[in-house]
Amino acid sequence: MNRILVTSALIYANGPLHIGHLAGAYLPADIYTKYNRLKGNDIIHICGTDEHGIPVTIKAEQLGISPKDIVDKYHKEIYKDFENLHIDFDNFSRTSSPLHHKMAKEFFLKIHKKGLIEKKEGQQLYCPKCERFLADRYIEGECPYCHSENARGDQCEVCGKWIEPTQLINARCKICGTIPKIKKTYHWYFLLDKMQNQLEDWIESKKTWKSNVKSFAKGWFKEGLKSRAITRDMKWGVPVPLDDAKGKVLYVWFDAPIGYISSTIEWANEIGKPELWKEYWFGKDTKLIHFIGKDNIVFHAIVWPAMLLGYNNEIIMPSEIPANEFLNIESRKISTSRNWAIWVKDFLDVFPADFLRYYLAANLPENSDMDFKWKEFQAKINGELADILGNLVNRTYVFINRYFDGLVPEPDTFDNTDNKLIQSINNASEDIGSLFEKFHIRQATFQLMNLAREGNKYFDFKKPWVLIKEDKRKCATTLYLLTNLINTISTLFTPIIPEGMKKIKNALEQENNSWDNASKLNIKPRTRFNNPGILYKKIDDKIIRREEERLMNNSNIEKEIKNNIEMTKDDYVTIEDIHKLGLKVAEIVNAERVNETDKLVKLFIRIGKEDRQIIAGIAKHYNIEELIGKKIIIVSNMKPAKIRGIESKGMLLAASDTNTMSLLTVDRDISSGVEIKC
Ligand code: B3M
Ligand code: ZN
Repeated sequence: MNRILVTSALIYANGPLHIGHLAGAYLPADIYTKYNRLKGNDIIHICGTDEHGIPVTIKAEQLGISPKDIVDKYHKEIYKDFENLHIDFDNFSRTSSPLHHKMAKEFFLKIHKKGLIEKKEGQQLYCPKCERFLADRYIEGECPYCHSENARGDQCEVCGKWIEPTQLINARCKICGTIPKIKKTYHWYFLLDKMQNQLEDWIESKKTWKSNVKSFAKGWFKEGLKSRAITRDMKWGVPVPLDDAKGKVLYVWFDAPIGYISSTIEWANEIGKPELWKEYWFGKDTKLIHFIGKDNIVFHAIVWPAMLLGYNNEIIMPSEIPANEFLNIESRKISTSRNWAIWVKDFLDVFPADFLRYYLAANLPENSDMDFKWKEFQAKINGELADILGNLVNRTYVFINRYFDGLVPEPDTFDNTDNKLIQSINNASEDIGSLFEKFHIRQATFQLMNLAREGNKYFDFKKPWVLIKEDKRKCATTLYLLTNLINTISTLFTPIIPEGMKKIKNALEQENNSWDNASKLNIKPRTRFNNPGILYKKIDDKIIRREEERLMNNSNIEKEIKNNIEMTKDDYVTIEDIHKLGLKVAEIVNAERVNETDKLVKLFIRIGKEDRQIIAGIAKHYNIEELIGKKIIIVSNMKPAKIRGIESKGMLLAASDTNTMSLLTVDRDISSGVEIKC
């Protein structure tokens, strides 16, 4: 029997659960676990909340309450949402627990002792206004790799790169917007560079890994792994267990994955077998599978394996890291800060869990980003769960109830069509099982629904409503096989839609069969087929409209769209307005500082044949020498003004943000005086 340890990413306890979380890690992990349970494999699903780090402290600051209050609140709420969705964990722990703190410290010390963690002096950003060191998400700026705006101090959400805060371009404090100062401080660094060869060989040996994970890791190796600070100047977190580390805690991404282990220990303690966790974490034949979203790849494929290698030689390494891409909503990226999200709790107030599980399973972002669309969701539920699967169960039940007293009839001999259906039943466990083994859950969902489709086709082809009059024994065979097909489906679909499949099992008074057994004709003649009720109720247009409105109304995006629309009404400028400005290319022929000011420069400019003088506030950003000869853009029709008593005729154009100012210039050699046309 295989021993499998499944983990799904420890979710930050800084907000409620939304559907993006589910599609990334938790639903596929749960489906995979439920499948393996039916297979009879020894499998545990371990998870918990990630309760440290700046995602938590920022949220606490926003709400004006303590980090502890935040994590207590969301740990409970998130767990309840999972429960209501039938996402089962063998243990759902918390990284703020004393057991985890102990484990994380031990981990750190072991790696430290091996010489893989080193104290170094480094630079850190400090916000003079907030009077503190800025770690991770307390800083924002431009990503040094992909140059997207608003990259965080520890990771860029767009390209997924792990960043050192000092690498950020135009960094600013996220809380107050101030430009941080660089201060010297010391931290402990994890010497990843020393482990590159070992890690590279290890990842190279992983032949079944998804290409997104492998190529991400390869990219990192190509750049060369660098040592990374794994401590922070904060109070909230796991204190660094060294005498000279007062006021420092472990970086959240160093302590969090250790939570997989501490959660397993907690599980073993709770079931009264405190040593059992070791069989999983040190058993050489354990398959360790980390379900994560793509933004967590670097930490699970590089940093965490490096930590495991540094810990000791006995501990197992990840076997698989099935990382999913992102789920968007109505073609927009999910954004919790703008409330562009579908919260699990809101969803479950209206729909059964199976609806979400089915739609997401059928649309998991396994290879590329996918989209949640309310109308597609409705079409999928009504057209497939209700019209195909629900209908198959209902019409079979109704027929047996009406013509066979509610008892599954005795079959006669099987003809070719019957044998074909039997073949499909016989093959289903293995076919679908092999898809689950490869984490191809979307494909498995599709094939399972195809089995129900096939059942309906068989029903239509056999026409039991005709057979009942003309050949009752053939009719009996048909209903016998249909019931068996339904039973097979109800086992194999359980990992994806457990609620509805339980209704079928109850109606047939069946215990859940094992996975491999589900491909047999298990339903014996004279089995009672009770009324399963309506398996899946269709969704009204009205309800979908309400959900679409709720999404829009709750988000700030609607306001943004509205603002844009209002802008279109009166505020657009016309081409005439542009011409009125007289935008022209001008050459700076000379420049001098304006006395007794630290900002102003007097520029002598030439616009074609005309010479002019303008005053500009650019002295802090440009040296006089570098100005001369530049071709800039000016508003030539600007009303002349006197600045500090000096005449200024025209205005130059420049762009600036908190750090930098840039004059607008021309990027080809073009004569001065030329008018700017659109
Ligand atoms: N909490 C990031 C996330 O929720 C992080 C995962 C930790 S897994 C060890 O996306
Ligand atoms: Zn980036």
